[in-house]
Amino acid sequence: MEKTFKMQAKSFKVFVTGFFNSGKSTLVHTLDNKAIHVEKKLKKAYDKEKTTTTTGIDLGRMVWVRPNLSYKTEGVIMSKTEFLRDKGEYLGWHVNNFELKGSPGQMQFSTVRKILAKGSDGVIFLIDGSDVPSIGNALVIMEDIKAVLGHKIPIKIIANKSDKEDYQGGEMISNLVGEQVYEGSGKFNIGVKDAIIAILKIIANSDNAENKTKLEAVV
Ligand SMILES: Nc1nc2c(ncn2[C@@H]2O[C@H](COP(=O)(O)OP(=O)(O)OP(=O)(O)O)[C@@H](O)[C@H]2O)c(=O)[nH]1
Ligand SMILES: [Mg+2]
Repeated sequence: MEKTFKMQAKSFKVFVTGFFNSGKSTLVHTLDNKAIHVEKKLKKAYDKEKTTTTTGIDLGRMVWVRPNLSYKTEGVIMSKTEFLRDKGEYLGWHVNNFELKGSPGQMQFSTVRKILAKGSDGVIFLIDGSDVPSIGNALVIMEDIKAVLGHKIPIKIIANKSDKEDYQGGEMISNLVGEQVYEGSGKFNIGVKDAIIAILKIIANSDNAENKTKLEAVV
């Protein structure tokens, strides 16, 4: 029999949010260079480098592939485009589609953000680790998102832009937000996949919680 993939029925929805300039669109684009971005040009570049701001959505199409469905298995994530190119390497593996849905970060787009958040299975929350004063606004957004998705929604926080010289460090940010954060750089693809896989594992395991209990009871 021809060996193929085990396509999982469930497609996961991961919401990427945070305050203005935290690096949401950059992260989605780094992971899927064919991602859709609905944005507008800024009248004047922000911080010299930033020329656009998201007014609508960032949408990346991704897959999570795992050699088995053990809750300990990390697997790997990649864009759907990369997967279709290299799929021969993953014959026999389990494949979940998932979307990375980025939101606008400006406070004035709060309604758009809340509408986009609806139906998400988990959240990647970005904080600009080189801009500590932005944490106040970030925490307001965090509360808004929890109000939409419920306080039990899986959230992983990334202290982003760890490559920058003026990065303040994950420890300081962990202390400010009251939980351990991931450190990374969306621009240079450092650390961010770990946070996303952690979210996917929580979602998948909560999805399978009932089945897993049954299996464990049999064993
Ligand atoms: N050095 C560094 N710069 C980054 C990183 N991620 C994003 N940037 C820069 O930070 C700026 C903001 O990035 P965006 O991806 O537009 O941020 P955003 O969160 O989508 O912004 P809004 O949509 O306006 O809320 C850009 O100039 C990026 O090049 C990173 O990991 N390291
Ligand atoms: Mg953006």
